[in-house]
Amino acid sequence: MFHSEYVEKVYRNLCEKNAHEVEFLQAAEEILSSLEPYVEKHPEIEKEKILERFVEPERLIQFRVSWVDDRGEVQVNRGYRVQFNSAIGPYKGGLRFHPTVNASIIKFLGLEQVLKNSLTSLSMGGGKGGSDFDPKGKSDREIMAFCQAFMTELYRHIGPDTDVPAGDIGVGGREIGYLYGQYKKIRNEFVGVLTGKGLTYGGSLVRTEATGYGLCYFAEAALKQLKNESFQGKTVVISGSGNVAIYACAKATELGAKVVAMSDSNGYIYDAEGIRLDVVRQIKEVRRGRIKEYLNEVPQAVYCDRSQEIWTLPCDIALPCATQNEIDLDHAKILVEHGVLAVCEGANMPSTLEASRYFIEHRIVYGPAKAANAGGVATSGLEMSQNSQRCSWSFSEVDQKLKEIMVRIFNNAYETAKELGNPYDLLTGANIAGFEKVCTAMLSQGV
Ligand code: NDP
Ligand code: 2IT
Repeated sequence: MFHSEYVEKVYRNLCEKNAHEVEFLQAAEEILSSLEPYVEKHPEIEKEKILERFVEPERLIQFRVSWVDDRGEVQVNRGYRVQFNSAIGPYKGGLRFHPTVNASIIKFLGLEQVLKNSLTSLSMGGGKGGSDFDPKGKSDREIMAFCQAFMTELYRHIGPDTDVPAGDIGVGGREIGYLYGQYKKIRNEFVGVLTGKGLTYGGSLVRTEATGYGLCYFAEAALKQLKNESFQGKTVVISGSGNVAIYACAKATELGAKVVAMSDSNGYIYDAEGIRLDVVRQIKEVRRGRIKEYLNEVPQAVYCDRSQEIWTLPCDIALPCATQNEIDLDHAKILVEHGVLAVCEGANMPSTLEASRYFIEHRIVYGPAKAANAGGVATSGLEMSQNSQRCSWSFSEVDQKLKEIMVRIFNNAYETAKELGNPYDLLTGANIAGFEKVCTAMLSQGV
């Protein structure tokens, strides 16, 4: 599995210490194995124990969140924040509210975030947080009560120059608003301590669209460079129907593709005519309903109640935008058999390690999450800049900057991959390109 004894030793120790953290170990294995060529050329990494430090979070905070539901009953959830690495900037990364959240999930996301944020070329370290709170079926008042209780614990650990959270699964504009309001009440400070804020109180234009748009900008650049292809006339399948999926669908359509399927955790819809995004947005953004309701508006569409089978649909471009490990080796084989050109990841770690290696081996345009979905956090970085300058840029200014950042991220990963001998191995390219800056900063800053 590993060529270098040193890297293997680091991974083995990590397994011993975190035996039950499957997702964290998966992310660490992927990253460590791809860093080997770089580590072998830089003996100072072993000498200064950089990898041992790199895989150990600077801080992992766990806290109790108790709040009162609409029946007047006390509910208790667990909150987390991992402050993973601050070598190149304040901790930065989203908050996830989902019943599956645990320390392993938060740590895998935090580790990924360190390299992703480095790739954006902005000054942001890596962090991540969240709770096992399940927003599904909760009233607005319950969401507000939970967010206020969550922030009452979190506020002491964050700050505009310390750690700046944002959204992720289950945390969108509504939740960021309640979290921000509570921070302000406690601290009596109007500062850029969260990103993804509403436009009336310091948010940035394009932040809502940024991850999905950025994903398509990345995919477009990669398709052009590696296959001399584009979105024009292509059939696209997108998993999920949340923030990332919706704006990926909008941009892919604008670039001339036809999106034929989208999903949620209950199932997927297939519409051969092309997904009507206005219908999806009404269901998901306005009513917070289920994707199955699409059939009420578009009866010719088909619904399947096994969401992962979305990957058995033939397509030219696959954009996984739901969650981790949604594409396994069997799905990867089916996608390749169906002639998929590109698989670019909007979600974090949506492909298992075996699936991503299969895509790379078969010369698929494979855009690994930390590169392909970095547009969200990059635009968060732009929101932070606007907040500290007390200014706001126009939609087209931010969109232009986002586009430039995504093209630069692709070029950086591609050039690094090419130098190592395989231009399709953007996974190794992205990991090494992201690590280089963090490693150099860590070496300069001592232990
Ligand atoms: P949302 O909460 O807006 O949407 C999540 C979507 O994924 C929903 O359709 C949801 O379905 C589906 N989903 C969630 N969990 C599962 C599951 N276990 N199985 C199947 N489907 C699931 O989140 P986002 O769109 O913001 O996030 C989607 C992905 O993108 C995540 O991996 C996130 O980490 C990543 N990401 C998000 C960024 C952002 O800026 N928001 C930036 C970079 C990456 P359901 O409603 O049924 O739960
Ligand atoms: O995974 C991610 O990059 C995010 N959820 C966005 C983080 C951010 O700080 O904007």
